Amino acid sequence: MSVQETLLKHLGKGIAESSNEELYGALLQMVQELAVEKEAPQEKKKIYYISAEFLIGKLLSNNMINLGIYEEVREILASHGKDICEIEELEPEPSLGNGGLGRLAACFLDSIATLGMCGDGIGLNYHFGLFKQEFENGLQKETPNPWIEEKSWLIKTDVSYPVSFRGLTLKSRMYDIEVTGYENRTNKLHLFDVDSVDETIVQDGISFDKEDIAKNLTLFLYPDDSDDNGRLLRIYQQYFMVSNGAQLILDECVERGSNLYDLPDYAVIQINDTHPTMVIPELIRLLNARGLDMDEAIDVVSRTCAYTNHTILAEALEKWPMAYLKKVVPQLVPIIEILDDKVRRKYTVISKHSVSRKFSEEYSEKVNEYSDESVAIIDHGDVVHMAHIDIHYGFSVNGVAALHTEILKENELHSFYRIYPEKFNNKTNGITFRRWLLYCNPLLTRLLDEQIGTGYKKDAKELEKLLEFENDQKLLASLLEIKNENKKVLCDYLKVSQGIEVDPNSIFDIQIKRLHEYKRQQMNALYVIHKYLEIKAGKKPNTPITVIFGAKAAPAYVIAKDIIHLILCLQEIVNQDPDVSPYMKVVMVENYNVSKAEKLIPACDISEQISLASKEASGTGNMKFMLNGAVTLGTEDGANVEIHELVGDDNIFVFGAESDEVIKHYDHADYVSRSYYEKDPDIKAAIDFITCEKMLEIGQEENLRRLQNELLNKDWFMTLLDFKAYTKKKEEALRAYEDRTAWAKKMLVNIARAGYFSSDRTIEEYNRDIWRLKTDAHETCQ
Ligand code: 26Q
Repeated sequence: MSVQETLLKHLGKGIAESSNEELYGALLQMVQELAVEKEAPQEKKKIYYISAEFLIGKLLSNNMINLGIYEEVREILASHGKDICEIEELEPEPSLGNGGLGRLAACFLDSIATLGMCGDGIGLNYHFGLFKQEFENGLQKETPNPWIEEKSWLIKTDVSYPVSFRGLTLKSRMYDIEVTGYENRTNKLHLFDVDSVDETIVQDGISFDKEDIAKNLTLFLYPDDSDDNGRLLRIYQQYFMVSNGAQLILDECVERGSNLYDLPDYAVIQINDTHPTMVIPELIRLLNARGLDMDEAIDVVSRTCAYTNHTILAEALEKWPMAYLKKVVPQLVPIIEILDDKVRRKYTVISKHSVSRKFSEEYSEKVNEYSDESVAIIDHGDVVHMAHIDIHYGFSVNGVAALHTEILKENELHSFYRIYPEKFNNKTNGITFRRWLLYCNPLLTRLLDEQIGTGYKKDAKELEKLLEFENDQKLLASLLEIKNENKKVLCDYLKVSQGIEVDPNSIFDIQIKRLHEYKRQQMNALYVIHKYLEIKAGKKPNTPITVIFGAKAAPAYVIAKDIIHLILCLQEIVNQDPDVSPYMKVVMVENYNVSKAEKLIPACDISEQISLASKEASGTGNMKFMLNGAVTLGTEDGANVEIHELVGDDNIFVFGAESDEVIKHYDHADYVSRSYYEKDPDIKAAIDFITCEKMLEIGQEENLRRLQNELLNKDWFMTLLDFKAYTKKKEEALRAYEDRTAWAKKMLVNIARAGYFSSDRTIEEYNRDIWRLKTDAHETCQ
């Protein structure tokens, strides 16, 4: 049946006569049907990617691209007077992730299927996902973000497992979302839920009864871990996810022929940060129940699980009080104690429970060399260090960018690296080019197709073919033209969605990511103030600049919310000031999410990647911008370091203290932000402005004073240390933009060198070094 016939079958009437809603429903069903046809046989060994977050974004168009029918459908619809873009707008975005880590998991599922690997995702079916952000009186307000409709991507299955908590057993329900690779097989994302969840208990924004587990378990995705009264619920969620996952994995492996002693030949489990760490003791418990003794179970699990670390912020490393675990999952406690005991016998001098040193001969040497309480699983305060479980009882530990992995080895996880150097490896993050180029930037995609052929869609390194055309004036002009078109589209969208008018001929400078002090949106905001004061004083830029922000703050993260308030106040002051607004505009995009990113990234000139060096594990937005021809203004942090190496000094604007210097400041505790304020008049003027009369007129004094005070007296992420270097580099970038041909060359080099950041490359490396699935010579199960 042709695509048109299939569509008509689901529609039950003519295309021209159908509403966009009806077309959306029919397309969804059609895509699901085609996806099922691409389900491939299960192979002997399978990768299970367990993650508390899968920030998949809208699926309709992406799935159609991967199924190879997007263009055809677009044309069929157009020939009947229907606009595919309007239909796309009807799809609610599943925001089942906070940011980078969740989006990475989604890109990985796409690449796993695209490379033809047998592998599924395992997670939770949050009914509301991440909150929706609204601005009210210059402040962030959170409301629920429902995404599950009558017609949705979720396929209800018969799979169900009992999951026991202390005093409560719940029966789960598994829902599947089909994940079709680009011109390849369909895998699955398994999302677990409970039938008893009750959406009506949510009241007054996003608050709800935290104690009624049967009703609230999968209502929301956790926006952070700073919300204390919710921490028990977080443990409930995590255990629910991993217990279901573990039961599913064991059942599937047995079905494929495993006798459980050979589990590592049938499954590899990638643990996405520590959120799924309890899968380790849970698998041990289940294997134990299925006949393996404790040592056998521990050995099997240790050869099956691999761990990815996504952060070096100490405060973000998960540590659960033993008391919490006893309250929620008492069945895991004795297992965790055994895991801790084994580690202590080997690697720490004094065991928690005894003062005697009773080590076996075999380990005495290691003990002297490595003895270190810091590698214990349960510390003296009776707190369980989740990452330590992963590192001792997994076979691989990876960071997500070269610099990040080095810092893990040399600093944060150094004691572990000394014990297990062979476990540590780097896997620099990547992004799926299907969504972040083919879908979001059709104009650039078409140009690339014409210029270098379509091979880059399967082998991203082929983008380097573009380098041959570095001096091709026509191509350079086309790149500029496409950027301009994309900027116009974004202008229209900003006008309609937020009523803000922006000049498409201005320089689009964009910082979109979660709001966090270490990402330093506050430094960008201080630049806006600095520039505002300059323009007021008569120093007008040649080309106007539009500074665009998009960011959600965790609801309990006070300073992050103050920074949003600052930006919203600046938006008002700058845009309303007739002396300034012709030269500079500020836009804070409301409810930044994947769909907004898809509109913003293709329109960007300058990509702001300004985290304090050593703090951003990788970043993936930086890669998306580069691929779409933006030039990075950034610190030597995360994957920026690798972008710098790939494009060379001339095609990136790098500034600021490097990680060694930053780490020294922390070690010596010698950074004093106020001294920068006192000795530099520009810094002083920008900081003072935060609480000037004009600001207090429109803003909230409490918020603004608190933020100013934080920057002056704490500034934990060293904004003032880098502010001067930042403004200087930004001015350099703005000047460079004036030479349009030279700028177009920078764009070209960035696009051409972005191939390395395809998540296909990342996944090939995971497979080569960690998963070891057979991809061509297929080994199927009996
Ligand atoms: C932890 C405990 C309780 C509740 C919530 C959490 C929690 C939730 C989300 C902790 C961390 C996260 C998200 C982390 C994250 O997105 N990290 C980012 O991962 C990206 C992919 O590797 C990197 O590119 C980014 O540098 C990193 O910040």
